[in-house]
Amino acid sequence: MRVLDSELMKSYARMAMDGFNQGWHERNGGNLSYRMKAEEVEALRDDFKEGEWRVIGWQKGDESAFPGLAGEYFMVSGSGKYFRNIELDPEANVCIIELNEEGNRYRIVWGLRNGGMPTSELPTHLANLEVLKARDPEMRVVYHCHPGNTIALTFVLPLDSRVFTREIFEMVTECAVVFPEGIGIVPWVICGGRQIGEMTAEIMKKQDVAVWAHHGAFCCGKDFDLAFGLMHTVEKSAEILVKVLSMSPSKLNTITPENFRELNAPFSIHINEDFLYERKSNKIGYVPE
Ligand code: 2HA
Ligand code: ZN
Repeated sequence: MRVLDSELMKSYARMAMDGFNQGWHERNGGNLSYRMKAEEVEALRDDFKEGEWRVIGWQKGDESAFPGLAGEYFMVSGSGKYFRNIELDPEANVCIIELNEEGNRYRIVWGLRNGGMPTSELPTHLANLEVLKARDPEMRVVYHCHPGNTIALTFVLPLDSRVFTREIFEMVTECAVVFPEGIGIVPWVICGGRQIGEMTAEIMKKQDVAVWAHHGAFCCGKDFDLAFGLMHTVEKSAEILVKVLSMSPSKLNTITPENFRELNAPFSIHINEDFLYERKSNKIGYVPE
């Protein structure tokens, strides 16, 4: 089967367009990777070519290895490519890469028809996908985007996972159900480098969302619906918080820790108690003692 005719390619392109339509992908902002299932690789193999093996590194001269992903195939967005163009011409903007048996070289087996490289965040995506696969072999999608409300909050909320998560949780009941382990926060660190990649992967060992201060967010999922839905849920809650903050620095009414605990049994979840601290004030951004 041709990659262009596959359900995988259609779902990937749809997610890219959905993200663009949300306003999360100005210019070449954002990147998306998907760890392919063995049956997807087999079904598309006839359409593959053999590119040259290349090192994987965060910086020039740097060589990194992701042994946990050895021999796997990934669909990834191209460096400098615009999400806006993915659905229109997937073959020019996306590629499929294969990792070698040591997990330290990759080659392009499909796509980037007019040349180019996988996303500048490739090592960061692979570091995250490796951690996620170890956590749950069904985890396949890593998504990076620039959602405006979530980014705006990184200027006014403490860059503390507990506080940031709690404020997001309180805006929409659904949040604590969808990501009961909360949001991890990476302070401003230069993007595209090893430090930010490793900090994000550390968060992904336990949490499904990492916010990069003054830049954007990373999230993961077992499929495109779950990864997109997760980002959409976080950003919706962030939008409500921006609206509330524009009216008042504090809340008259809110969801209490006891209310959150009531969700655990009916939704078969366990909301991490780290986020359910008592608040001495309803001021937005309150830091527990
Ligand atoms: O290139 O968003 O962080 C796209 C980015 C890098
Ligand atoms: Zn970015």
